[in-house]
Amino acid sequence: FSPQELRSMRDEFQHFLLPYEFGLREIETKLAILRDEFQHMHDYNPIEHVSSRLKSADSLVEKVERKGIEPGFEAIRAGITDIAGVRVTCSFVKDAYRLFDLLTQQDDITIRRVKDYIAEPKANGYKSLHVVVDVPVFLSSGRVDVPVEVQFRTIAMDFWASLEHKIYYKFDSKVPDRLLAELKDAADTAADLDTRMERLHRELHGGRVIAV
Ligand code: 0O2
Repeated sequence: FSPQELRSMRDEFQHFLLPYEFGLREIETKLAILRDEFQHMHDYNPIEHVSSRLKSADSLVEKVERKGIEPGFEAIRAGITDIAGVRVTCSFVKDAYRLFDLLTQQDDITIRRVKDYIAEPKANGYKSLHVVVDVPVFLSSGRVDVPVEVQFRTIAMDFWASLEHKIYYKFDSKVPDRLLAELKDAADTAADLDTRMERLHRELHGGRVIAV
């Protein structure tokens, strides 16, 4: 490729990613508004932290290959829904579901797909509530509905998932059985911690239910 062709490919890819970047910003703003209003109304912050990312080029290529998606931006746009991803970490399981409801019930949001790995954890112990939503973004050329994958989880689930992710990559996805069993056990411990912390939190607030 000539430098000019390479530059033009780079520009095309950046142009492809731009709406996803805007979709992330829309969702981040919605979450920040929910957090600030919640703090104001209830003197309580249900969100520990929010992180967002655009899928890396490597991870995108790997997924396109794994799913057998045809070459071309149109097919990628149609077939991959987690190019824009937001992760919402909450203190308690109840808050994860509460924020899921508050976000997905907004009338400019459309739910595409929900995977509730909190209710039904993966065999390895992974827990998180995933939803792919469409959020409208208004460009100079008009409205585009951008898919964003939002993952809701607790601090304990997040701690577990980030370690598991590192182990998975360290062993190039061939994790020894002993470690898999340890991870599953740690996931159970994390779930137990979530239950106990939530119980303590309820006691601290004298059974006060934060009404929405
Ligand atoms: P990254 O680095 O976040 O981009 P799939 O075909 O299964 O890949 P799908 O249907 O989107 O695609 O999968 P799913 O189950 O909704 O969620 C995929 C994402 O959830 C992953 O992103 C992880 O962020 C997280 N996840 C799912 N399962 C596990 C797990 O067992 N362990 C950990 N640590 N995270 C998990 P990507 O695409 O893998 O990576």
